[in-house]
Amino acid sequence: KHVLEHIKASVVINKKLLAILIDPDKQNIEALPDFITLIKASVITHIFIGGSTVEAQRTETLVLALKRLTDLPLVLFPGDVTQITEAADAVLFLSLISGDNPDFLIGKHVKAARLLRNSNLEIIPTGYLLIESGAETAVQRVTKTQPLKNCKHTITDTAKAGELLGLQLIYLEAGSGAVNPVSGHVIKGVKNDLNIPLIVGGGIRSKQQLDDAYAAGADLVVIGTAFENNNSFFEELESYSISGRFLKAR
Ligand code: 1GP
Repeated sequence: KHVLEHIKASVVINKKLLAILIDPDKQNIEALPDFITLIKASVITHIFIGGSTVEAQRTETLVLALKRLTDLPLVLFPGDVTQITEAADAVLFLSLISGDNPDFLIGKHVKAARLLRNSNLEIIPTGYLLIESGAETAVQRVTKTQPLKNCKHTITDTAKAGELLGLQLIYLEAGSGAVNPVSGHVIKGVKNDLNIPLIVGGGIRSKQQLDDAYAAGADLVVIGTAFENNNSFFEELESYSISGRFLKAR
């Protein structure tokens, strides 16, 4: 159970982390070996698995297939209780602290407790903040919560409240496919005030935007859409390979 430890250690020595988000509903299993070859050759440090709406069983099938192909940490980023599987290494136990829907603050967690009570998964309590990003996103639709307005103070206070509650990670989410990623200004404000690692994701689709997120203080960036049906994004990231900027877990 070393996923959180490795994230914290990388922050201490100022290394960066990059997760690719794979949606079990979109990823076809036959295409996985070639896709993993690209992932392994890249600076990607983590594989996150999750989606807003995923058919039951698909998550486990994908995780088992991934496990046969790679040693990278497999981290569940579940949109629902049905996306929890013992086959993964860890689960982000997400509480949507930016919103006021009790289901996503604690309700789903009560249901998940039954599965997690005797689990071997590493459970990582994570404060999940949905930030306004230009248009309605799937997260907003599914969770029926409004995103936080782009106000540094509210967002920083919300993230801090999560830390004070004992959450271990803060995740600033613009939403998958967001028009605008979380702004550098907001990331910087949150990071300067936070003593736990900071994850940023949603709408990042160029190396420049990725660099900007890191420069503002993101410790781990999550990218999904830019890697889907688009191998050129892997090429765009090739120049990182010699930088020594990333810390793989193994
Ligand atoms: C979604 O933050 C992730 O939860 C990734 O978003 O698909 O826009 O990269 P993208």
